[in-house]
Amino acid sequence: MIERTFAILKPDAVAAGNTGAILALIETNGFQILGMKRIRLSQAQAENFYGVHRERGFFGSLVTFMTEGPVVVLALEREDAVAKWRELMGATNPANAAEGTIRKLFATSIERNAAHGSDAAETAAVEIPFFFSGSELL
Ligand code: FUP
Repeated sequence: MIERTFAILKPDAVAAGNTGAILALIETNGFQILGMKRIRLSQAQAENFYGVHRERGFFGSLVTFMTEGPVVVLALEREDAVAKWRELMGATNPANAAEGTIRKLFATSIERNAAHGSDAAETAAVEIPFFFSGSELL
């Protein structure tokens, strides 16, 4: 089934100059880029986006990291987009990520792990409008 997912190229990946390499992987793996912006998250945006993790020990550090520099936010579409993007990203902890995945190639720690992806279609339906209006998805 054709579905949408939401992705972030995180500050570590953007600062390291890996934006283009990751966008190439996105396109060669059959995703359509419906929306794309290079922005810097505010503290409030990062706290809201990761609100589900508010009580976790890593929350403060994660918010600091996600606001340290520019990110690229993306709305992606393809068949089975949520699962296929998570597969291409690899495991959350790059130490466990499979060869050829974005996190294996570009992440340096479980926090500085290069990319975000929605965990379900229902989550994508919340995360995409967080950053894109309907008219920005083409
Ligand atoms: P994922 O869905 O792969 O992005 O992973 P989670 O939803 O479990 O975690 C969200 C983000 O929290 C991860 F991308 C990185 C961060 N995190 C940490 O910094 N430390 C941890 O121990 C776990 C997650």
